[in-house]
Amino acid sequence: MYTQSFNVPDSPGGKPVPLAPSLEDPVLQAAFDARIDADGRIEPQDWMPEAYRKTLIRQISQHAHSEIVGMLPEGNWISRAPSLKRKAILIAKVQDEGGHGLYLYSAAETLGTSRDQMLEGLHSGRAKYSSIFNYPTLTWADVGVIGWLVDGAAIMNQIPLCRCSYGPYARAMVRVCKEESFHQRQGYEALLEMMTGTEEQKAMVQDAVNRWWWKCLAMFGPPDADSPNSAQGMRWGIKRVSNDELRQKFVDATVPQAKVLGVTLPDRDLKWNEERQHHDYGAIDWDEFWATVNGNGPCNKERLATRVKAHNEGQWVRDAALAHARKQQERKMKEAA
Ligand code: FAQ
Repeated sequence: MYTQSFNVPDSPGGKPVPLAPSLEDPVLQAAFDARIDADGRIEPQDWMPEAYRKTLIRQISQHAHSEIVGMLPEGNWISRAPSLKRKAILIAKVQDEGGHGLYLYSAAETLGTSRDQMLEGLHSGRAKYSSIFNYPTLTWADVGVIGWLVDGAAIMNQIPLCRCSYGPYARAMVRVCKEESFHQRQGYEALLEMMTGTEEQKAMVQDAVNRWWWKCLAMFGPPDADSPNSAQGMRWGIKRVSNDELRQKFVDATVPQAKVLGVTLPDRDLKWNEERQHHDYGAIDWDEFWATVNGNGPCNKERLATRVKAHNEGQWVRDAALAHARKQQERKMKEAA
């Protein structure tokens, strides 16, 4: 299992990309570069190049949106969980994902973007969120598989982000990873229980693994050679480990877990490669990935419509909270006068 102690070293080769030439203040730029080169942290009050700020806003807001949209596939099963215990666990997990979204929106706000701007990007379909949340959850086994594989992939990607060069993002990730670790274990434990059940339950688990496996591999993002943001993101210490390396580590970590569980990972090409000391695996369907990222996956439209509806229906809560805050402020001013 992955835990907070499961740490992934930075990709080898240090920082191979030269810093992009900057048109900004050379003195400030030099101080920023020196801090990045010394593996230091950048904080909200520090000067930073505009491109660094924009990259962080892009990544953190898409990460936040993923957590928020990611509540939907599992939330769908809260009313149908098979026992009170499973229902309580699932409610706690889905609430955690909502909390992760909120820490991340707050981290992005420190870069000068507002919550309203970010939500407008999500609701209009301009902003991205993880491809993985555009697939349906057909059976209860999907909830277990999301915990085991989707949260497992999320942790693998997020543990290196605890060392991200931007302080608020790195600190948010520490707590997020601790909670994701619980999510992953609860999913695996739910599946272990199903695998000691009836033949029908075992088949349900295998079917869910078959449907989610390839989508989880794609979740790490395009191959390094086709990843336009990787080189600069790694140069800035935002991204520490490349998409392909994390994907490989996920495959290597998951194979023995699948064995213990008693399921087959649906890939005929999956085998240990003695020379590489890693598992080889088959080809990912990148056309399907890009279709989903670009809004044409099986549930994209439904997910966005659900989010927009929830946001609109929550308007009265935001109005009431603002009116209450205004009244409190007015009372304080009167008392102080
Ligand atoms: N889905 O050049 P790269 C979770 C986009 S949280 C959609 O490699 P980068 C918790 C990418 O944005 C899951 N789009 O980009 C949970 C870029 O487009 P852009 C989310 C994707 O940024 C569990 C373009 O492709 N985690 O699961 C995806 O260097 C269970 C080119 O890609 C994070 O967001 C994708 N899978 O690397 C919740 C972690 N992959 O923006 C509920 C933080 C790539 O230029 C239940 N993010 N794209 O228009 C990251 O680490 C990075 O942003 C990557 C992408 C690795 C996702």
